Amino acid sequence: MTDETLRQVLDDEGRVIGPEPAIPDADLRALYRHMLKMRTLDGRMLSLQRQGRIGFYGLATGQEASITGSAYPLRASDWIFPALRETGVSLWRGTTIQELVCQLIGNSGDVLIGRQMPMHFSDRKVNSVAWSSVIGTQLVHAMGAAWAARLMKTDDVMVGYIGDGGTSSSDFHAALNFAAVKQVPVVFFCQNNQWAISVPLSEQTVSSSIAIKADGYGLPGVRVDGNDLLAVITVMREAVERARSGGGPTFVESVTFRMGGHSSSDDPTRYRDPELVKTWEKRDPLARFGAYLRGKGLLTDADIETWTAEINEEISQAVTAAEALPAPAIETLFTDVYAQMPAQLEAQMKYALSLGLGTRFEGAFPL
Ligand SMILES: Cc1ncc(C[n+]2csc(CCOP(=O)(O)OP(=O)(O)O)c2C)c(N)n1
Ligand SMILES: [Mg+2]
Repeated sequence: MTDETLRQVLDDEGRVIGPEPAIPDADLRALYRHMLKMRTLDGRMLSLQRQGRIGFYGLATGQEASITGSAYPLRASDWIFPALRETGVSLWRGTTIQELVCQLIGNSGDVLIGRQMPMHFSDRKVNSVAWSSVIGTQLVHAMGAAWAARLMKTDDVMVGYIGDGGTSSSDFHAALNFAAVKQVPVVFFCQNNQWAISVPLSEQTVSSSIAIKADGYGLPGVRVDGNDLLAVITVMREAVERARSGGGPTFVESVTFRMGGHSSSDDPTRYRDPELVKTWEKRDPLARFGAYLRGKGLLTDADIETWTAEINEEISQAVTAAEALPAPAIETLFTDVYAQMPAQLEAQMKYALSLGLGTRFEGAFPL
């Protein structure tokens, strides 16, 4: 049976209340800096969206520990299948801010050459599969890739992400059931941020937790405090190790809170009690982990000041460089689909080129 007790290492004030995972000091500092980078990036990108310089952005504010903690125990050869808010995992694994900004603009520097919705990023070099807007599907993709990994006899682990809302999808059932039947090396990581756009968790399920649902499929379910970085790392390490050593899948429910809107298109003040948001502000994952680090003598105000300045500078440079790049060439509408372009497509491409159209999309943004 799933133990529904919330796993914690730190309390809300950052005091140690559970066994601390072994993590080198340099990594502890790097983990904090990464969460600071995610938080800073969210603020800057939302501002860019409000200025009309990018069309759409999805925030992860409040979920930095959940996301960063899920990334830390992974190897470079493992694969991630992000749901809606896991850009921070790719950034931890080596995606650059400039690559992300180019994708948000959809310009010629975008590895997806403007073909994906903004924010629906993927990066082959860090084994990150593209976001899929269709919620729940990521678990099936991860489960399938994990089955492939087992057939190919690698010891790579797949992580499939999902939100609390996504657990109501039929793919949730398909993925958990099949993964347990086949005992594949996958970790299902559910970011329970309490909301699916404007639908609260209480209207999503009457189950006592999300983790408990794993019992029906016969795989271990774990509930972890998603705002407690060290707790997330601990449970994720266990789950990844189980998968890697042939012990099969695990379902992790990371209990956190979406501090901002669902996306840059949403205004949560229209459906959410501000008092609830205030309660969760007190559980801020950065403040909590920061207090722990200060207690260990590993973080100072000067560090935060320096890192914030460095991160802001990196973002500014990335935006300047990305905005200077042209849109993808018009022929990229046609290339990079077939190994050998069919004749009718070639004719269409020639026609499009003959029109001498500009390449920048000038219409209203359709989101
Ligand atoms: C199959 C499907 N149904 C509906 C939607 C519209 N939609 C996009 S995000 C979302 C809510 C997702 O909530 P959750 O899974 O909790 O993830 P979160 O946004 O909170 O990270 C919905 C309903 C969709 N993208 N796909
Ligand atoms: Mg949610």
